[in-house]
Amino acid sequence: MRLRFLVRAGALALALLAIQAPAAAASKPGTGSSTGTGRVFFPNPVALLQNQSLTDQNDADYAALQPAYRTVALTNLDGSGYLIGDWVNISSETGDPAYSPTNTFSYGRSDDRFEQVMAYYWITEAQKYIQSLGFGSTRRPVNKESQDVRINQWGQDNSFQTNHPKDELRFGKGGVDDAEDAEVILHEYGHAIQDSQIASFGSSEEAGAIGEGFGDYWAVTVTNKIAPTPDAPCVADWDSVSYTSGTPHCLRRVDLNLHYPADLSGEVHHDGQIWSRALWDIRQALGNVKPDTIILEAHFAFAPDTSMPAAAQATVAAAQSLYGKSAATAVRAAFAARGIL
Ligand SMILES: [Ca+2]
Ligand SMILES: [Ca+2]
Ligand SMILES: [Ca+2]
Ligand SMILES: [Zn+2]
Repeated sequence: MRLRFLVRAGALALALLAIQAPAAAASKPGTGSSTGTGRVFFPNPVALLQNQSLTDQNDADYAALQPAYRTVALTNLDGSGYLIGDWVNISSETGDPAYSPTNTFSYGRSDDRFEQVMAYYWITEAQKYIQSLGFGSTRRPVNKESQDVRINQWGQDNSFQTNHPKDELRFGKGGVDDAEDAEVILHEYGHAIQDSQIASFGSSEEAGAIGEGFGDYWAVTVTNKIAPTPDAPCVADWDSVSYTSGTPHCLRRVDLNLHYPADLSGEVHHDGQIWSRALWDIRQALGNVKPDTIILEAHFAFAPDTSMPAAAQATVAAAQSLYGKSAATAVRAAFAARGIL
């Protein structure tokens, strides 16, 4: 599938849920350290290298991709030598679980352990960013737990978040392996964020669209905080080379000129681009810290079946209470420009 579905307790997903023991070879010594290093894409090769001609080449680690790697610090590890830590718990059905007695996780993309490192790094950094905004200390926590992540072969080209039977993100391997693109990882983590804040979120079409739009926005705001690239509003520049012919390659964008309700199509990923554009405009107006604090704080007030106007009103109210009138005015203007308010 070329869209990223939010799957909730689907019978199909249950049937396909592989029973797989997580990495736990008791005979291997731990590191006793919470820090290490990892080799990752930052956030993905197309965005970093500004090269629209890069292709998957069946997971080959070819020469033109080499400048896309970065060595980064890994934090919050549990000291077991596996990619398990305070904010992420990685398991994999494709290849060995990454293990290092020195917490050194350096792989190329042809090695399935590379995607494990990607998911560990980007989700840990996302949760650290959330906490840097005060969530979990001065504000309510937002998904402040070790997020279960599974790298697997599910589907042709899809990744998704589930609540049942367990709260887990799963990354498939169709086309470019999904977890080779930080923005795919962060989009799915966006669903986990909202589900931690709003019980049963997404029970109306517009709420589902808000979920997809927030996921896209979250991917963009986090990557452009940590690893900024020139075409910031393009989501999943690398994963999408497998299924987009035009350039730039983007799964979706957060800067499209779509309007509510005229451009609602009933397809949540498309319709989410109305919402994500409003969030993007707020970020353009106010930087990243205030908007991301406002946006996350507002979620706590969303109804599971919210409409876009109701969610927008809640977001304006959060801006007013956190930062006062000028911030609220900027937030209202962004939703008004989409026709939502
Ligand atoms: Ca790969
Ligand atoms: Ca893919
Ligand atoms: Ca991007
Ligand atoms: Zn999604």
